[in-house]
Amino acid sequence: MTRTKALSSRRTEAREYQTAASGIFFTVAKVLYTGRSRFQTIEVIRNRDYGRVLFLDGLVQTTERDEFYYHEMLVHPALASHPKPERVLIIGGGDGGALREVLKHPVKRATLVEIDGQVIDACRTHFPWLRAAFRDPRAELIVADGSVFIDKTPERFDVIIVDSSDPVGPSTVLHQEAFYRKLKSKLRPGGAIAAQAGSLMLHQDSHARKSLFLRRIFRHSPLYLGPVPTYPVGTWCYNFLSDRTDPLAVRKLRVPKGLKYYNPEVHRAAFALPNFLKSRVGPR
Ligand code: AG3
Repeated sequence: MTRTKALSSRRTEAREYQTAASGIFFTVAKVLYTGRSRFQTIEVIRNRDYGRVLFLDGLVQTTERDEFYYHEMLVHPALASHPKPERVLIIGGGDGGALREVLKHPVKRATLVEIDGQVIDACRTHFPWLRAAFRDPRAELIVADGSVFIDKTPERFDVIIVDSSDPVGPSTVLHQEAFYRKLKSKLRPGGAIAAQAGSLMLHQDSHARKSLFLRRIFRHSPLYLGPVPTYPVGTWCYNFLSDRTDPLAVRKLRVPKGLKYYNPEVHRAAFALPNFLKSRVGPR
């Protein structure tokens, strides 16, 4: 891609994210929490259809009713593809949903690094699943900037999950090439990364930009899809990144019991992309 094209695609990507021109509405049965941290505004409300809903800077992050779609699809494709995931790192994910899913695997330790302690506190109070995940003795919680943590940690991980918010505000660095290069250096041999990547339809410039650099860093970097009813357009994208593992060539997926959405058929189907996206991100 030429420099001008790259710049213009960064500009349209910023527009994709910064000026939401559509959305889903929630009536508020009750306001449960409103706060302003150093990083963002935090709101938790109750809605009749979706139960508790968490917003950061006005964007839906998770709802009680549909969080399982997102958290299962963010976590299980990478964890189930790994032969022995012992050490897992989660960047972001202060609500604890990704942590809860990781702990369904026989991991030795799961470390969650969230930048905003106030998000954790609000979710601990209003989203009961966080409490359960953090009671698990294998869980370790660190309040820190994920990209700074990655610079400093001497540890290596079998799987890294990036449960970021959109590339505006505190999460911007978590969507950049330099960050993924550093993440790769913190993987154990055979490791894999899964990262939330944005809306299927609204964030196509972002998918195009990231797939260009991700394919330079990782041997396998497919996007995969899953529904999330309360996220923009209802279908969400995730990056699967690994030098060793092609997620479609794994002979035995290690799937925990009792999941609501993910299974081996869903795993295979999730990597099938529509033509309009394939043409933006190139061949697998
Ligand atoms: N992570 C945020 C996904 C992005 C939501 N974006 C949006 N609604 N525009 C979710 C945190 C849940 N653990």
